[in-house]
Amino acid sequence: MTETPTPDVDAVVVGAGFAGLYQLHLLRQQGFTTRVFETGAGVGGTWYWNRYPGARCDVESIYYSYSFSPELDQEWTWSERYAAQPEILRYLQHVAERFDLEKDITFSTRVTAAVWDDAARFWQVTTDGGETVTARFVVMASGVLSKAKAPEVPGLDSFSGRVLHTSAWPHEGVDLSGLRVAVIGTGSSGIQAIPRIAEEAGSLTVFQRTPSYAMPAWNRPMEPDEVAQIKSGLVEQRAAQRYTVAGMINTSPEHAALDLDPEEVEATFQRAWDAGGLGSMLSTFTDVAVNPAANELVSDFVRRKIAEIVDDPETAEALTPRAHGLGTKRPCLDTGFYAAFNRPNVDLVDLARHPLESITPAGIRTADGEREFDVIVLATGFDAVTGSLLAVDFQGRDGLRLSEAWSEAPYSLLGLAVAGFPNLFTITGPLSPGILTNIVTTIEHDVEWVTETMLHLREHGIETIEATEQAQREWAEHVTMLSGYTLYPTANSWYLGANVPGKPRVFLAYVAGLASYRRHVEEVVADGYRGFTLGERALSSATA
Ligand code: NA7
Repeated sequence: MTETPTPDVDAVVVGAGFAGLYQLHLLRQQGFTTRVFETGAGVGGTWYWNRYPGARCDVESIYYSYSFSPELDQEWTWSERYAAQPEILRYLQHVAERFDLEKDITFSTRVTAAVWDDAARFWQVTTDGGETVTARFVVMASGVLSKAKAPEVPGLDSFSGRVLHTSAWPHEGVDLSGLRVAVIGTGSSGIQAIPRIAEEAGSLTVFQRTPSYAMPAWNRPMEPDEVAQIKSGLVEQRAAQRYTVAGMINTSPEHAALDLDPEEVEATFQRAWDAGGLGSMLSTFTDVAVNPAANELVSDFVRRKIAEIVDDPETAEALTPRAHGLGTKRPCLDTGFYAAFNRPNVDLVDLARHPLESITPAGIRTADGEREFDVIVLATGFDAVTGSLLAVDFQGRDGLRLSEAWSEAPYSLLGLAVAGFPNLFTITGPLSPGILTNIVTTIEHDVEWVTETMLHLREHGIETIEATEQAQREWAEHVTMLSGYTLYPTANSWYLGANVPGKPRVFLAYVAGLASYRRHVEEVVADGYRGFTLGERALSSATA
């Protein structure tokens, strides 16, 4: 191998949220020179930006936190079952301080482009601050839900009041008291924000395109005894968590709903409802996520709960999902969402009956007329998984752009690497299990894999690694085939890219779970990085 020039750093990491912070920590620990660029003015990623009222994680905090450091686990105590955004941000700030990470992070700086130099075998990374840094590796730790999506409706700029997006909530907070507020969107963010906004606003009008299923959170403070007990078992829990289906410990269902009598099924659903949690209802029986008839049973249970909570039958019906089954779109967690519609100051506009036509200077026009507002809150979600990756103008080998490589589908080997883009790693990228799991645990896997891979290359004097086109095509076929055994493809969800007009409709996640994904990746490595080309140009499919 010919001698190549030395890059400025071994790695550039994009993003300083859960993924970027841990990536920096591990790379530095292994002696890799690393620069992190972060758009925000501080650490936190998702938890830096999403400061809307009611924002909190909907995976229990005892799982939704790093598992890599027993000392960190012992010294940090979560105050609630599901921590709110300020507490999660404080945790990430604590991690940054504890591991002295900030000195290698450049804040308020966006990476705009990265060009692969095939002769030098490194990336030339450009920022919006005008800086260019060369790096042997680029690690995208830019988040799966970080590129915000506005509603595709004309006139947004004409609105004379204030427009806010849940994912870019002003840091100083917003005083909504007495104001006429509209919320567009009833996914996880809208469902968390609506009850809190309802308490503060003069009036709240919710514009709903598709009703969601929301399970009760039953959020509560953590009791000291409970904390002590959890901490005493954390080392074992953390090890076990890494080899679970969803990155958290759930009891696996044993029976199929369709094999049991209806009373037993109903009692099991009720116990799950009383326990609460995102996956509670879907973990009741083996068939509820895969068999349409079983899914109808669990979906119907939640529909009946909505009818019990919401007083007005017409509003309850509008809030009831009928066109898709529970779990086919991302379920939500309810802390007062359904009950908010019993308040006299809260109204629902069902966009399925009265479609959104335009935003006007005074408010929002739907097919049944115009309503006037002081503030419009967009809870309209994200260009998920691929959005933040495509936001960087990547040019790989021979000038190949990522947008061209993904024009038909977001190809990726294991969610970690893309053919044509040597030495680029994507944490929880497309076709990884990330978005269907407790993402922190999958992030940790990916970050550790990237670090071990870079160590392997360094130990063997290898400068490049690249996915082969054939291997990534086979992985994409495998992922699509697995999702076809589930009910996921039956709904128009962000899992499928269906929320963004023109986005390729491809199921973006590996559905067989984190444990089986980990074992697969371990086999790939043990087999000499099967599907990757190390140290030389990958053969294109035409010549493979
Ligand atoms: P989601 O879950 O994508 O929800 C966005 C919501 O906004 C959803 O109800 C959408 O309706 C609605 N939406 C989007 N575009 C429009 C337009 N043009 N008109 C009307 N309504 C619209 O995003 P969230 O931020 O709530 O949650 C994202 C993830 O964060 C969540 O899944 C968790 O993983 C955490 P639709 O369903 O598309 O008809």
